[in-house]
Amino acid sequence: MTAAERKELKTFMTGLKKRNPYETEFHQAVHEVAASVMPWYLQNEEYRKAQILERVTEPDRIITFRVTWETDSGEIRANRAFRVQFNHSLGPYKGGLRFHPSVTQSVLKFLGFEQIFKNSLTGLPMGGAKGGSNFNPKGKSDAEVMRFCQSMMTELHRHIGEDIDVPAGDIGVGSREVSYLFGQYMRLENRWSGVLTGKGQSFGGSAVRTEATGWGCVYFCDHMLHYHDYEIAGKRTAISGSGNVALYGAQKLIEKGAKVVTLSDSKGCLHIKDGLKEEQWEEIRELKEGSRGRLSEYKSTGVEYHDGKNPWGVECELAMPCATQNELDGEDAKRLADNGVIAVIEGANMPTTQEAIDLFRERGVLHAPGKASNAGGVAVSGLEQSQNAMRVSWDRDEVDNRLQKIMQDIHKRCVEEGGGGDHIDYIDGSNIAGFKKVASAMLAYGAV
Ligand code: NDP
Ligand code: 2IT
Repeated sequence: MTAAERKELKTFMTGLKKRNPYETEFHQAVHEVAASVMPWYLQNEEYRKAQILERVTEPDRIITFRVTWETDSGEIRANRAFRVQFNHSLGPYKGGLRFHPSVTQSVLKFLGFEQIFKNSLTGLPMGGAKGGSNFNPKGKSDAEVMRFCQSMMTELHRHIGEDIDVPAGDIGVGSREVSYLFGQYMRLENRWSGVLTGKGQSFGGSAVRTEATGWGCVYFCDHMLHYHDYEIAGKRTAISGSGNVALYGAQKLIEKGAKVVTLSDSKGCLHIKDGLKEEQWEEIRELKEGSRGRLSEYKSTGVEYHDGKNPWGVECELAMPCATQNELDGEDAKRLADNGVIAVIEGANMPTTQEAIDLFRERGVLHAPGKASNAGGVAVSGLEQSQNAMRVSWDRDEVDNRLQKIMQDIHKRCVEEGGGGDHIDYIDGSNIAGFKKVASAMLAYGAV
C-alpha cells in the first residue's frame, strides 16, 4: 500500500470508528476489507464520488427487539434480539441467526458485513444480513428453546420473507431451532414459504445443507493446495470447534486422507495423535448432535483431552479454525508457523486476529478467509431457496456437484484478484472480488 492509500484508509477508519463507537469487531471486519480494496477504490473515481465504501459500511437497517419467554419452572426471562439487514444490492437479505451469550450489535454487524461479500462471491443472488440473540441455548430444555424461538419469531416475522430476508442457522442455531422458528412463522403467516434455510429435508430443506459449510471448506482447501503444488492426503490438520462446521469439515478431511489431529470446544481440546478414525468421528458426532454433550466426556484409545487448551499448539500442516471470532491470535499464529503450518482455512467467521493475519502474511502461510472458504454453507442455502421457489428437491449428488463447482469458482475469483502468480493473497483476493460486484450494483442503482 502506498503512503497516500494508507492515509486514506486511516481517515476512513477514523470516521467509521467515530460513527460506530465501541463496536470493535465491526471495526476489525471493515478494516480488513477496506485495506484490501483501498488501492482499487482510489483508482476508480466514480465509485469514490458515489461514496460506495462509506455507504456499504452503513447497514440498510437494524431491527432490535426484546424477546420475552418463560422457563419450565414458570420464571420470566427477557433477551435482546437483532436482525441486521446490511445490504440487498445483489438479492434478498441472507444470513444466519446466532444464539450465544456473546452476541452484541457489534458482533452481528461484523457478521452481516462479511456476509455481503461472501454471498457476492458465491455468484448467487443474495444480499447480506445477520441476526441473533444473547440467548444461551446451553442447558435449556427443548420446550424452553421452543418458547424462545416462538417468541423471537413473533416479532421477526414482520421483517422477513422469501423475497425480503431469509435467515438460517449459525452458532447455537441448528435444525431444532430452525424448525421451531419455521413452525411459528407458518402459524403467524398462514402460508408455506422458503423463508428460512437449513430446514428439515421433509419440509423443504436441501440435501447436503448440514454438511455444506465443512465440506465446502475442504473443497476450497483442495483447490488452494493444488494451486500451490500441495495435496491434502496425509496432512495433519488441527481443527477447532466441534459444532456443525468442524464436524463436517473433519468428515470430508478424513475421506480425503488427511489426519484430523484435534477438535475442541469452549472448555478444552481433544488431541488425536494418529488422526481421527471414522468410527471415532461418528461417536463424537452422536455425542455433540445427539446428546449435546461435552468433548471432556469423550474417551477413546489414542485420544487425549486437554482441559482449557486450544488446538494451536499441536504440530500440523493445516489449521482449520471452526469455532468463533478471534479464536486464533498472534501468539497462536507464531506457534503454528514455528511448527511448520502450510495453510490456514477459516471455517469460522473472522477467527484470526489482525496480528495473526499479519504474521501469516509475513511467514508466507497460505490463508483462506472465511468469506471465501466457509461460503459453502450459504451457497447451499441459496440452492435451497432456488429449490423452494421451483417446488423441486434435488438429490445429494446434484447439490454436492453444484457446491463443488461454486467452491471452485470462488477459488478462481480469489486467484484472479489475489495477485495471480505462485503465491495468492486470498484475503485481498476475496475482499476485492466480493466488493467489486456489490460496488458496481450500487453504482448502477444511483443514489439510493
Ligand atoms: P455450532 O454452534 O454448531 O458450534 C460452535 C462450536 O464452536 C462449538 O464447538 C462451540 O463450543 C465452539 N465455540 C463457540 N463459541 C466459542 C467461544 N467463544 N470460544 C471457544 N469455542 C467456541 O456453530 P457452527 O459450527 O455452525 O459455527 C461455527 C463457526 O462457523 C461460526 O463462526 C459461524 O459463524 C461459522 N459459520 C457457520 C456456518 C454454518 O452453516 N453453520 C456457515 C459459515 C460460517 P461449545 O459447544 O463449548 O460452545
Ligand atoms: O456465516 C454463514 O455464512 C452462515 N451462518 C450461513 C448463512 C446462511 O444463510 O446459510
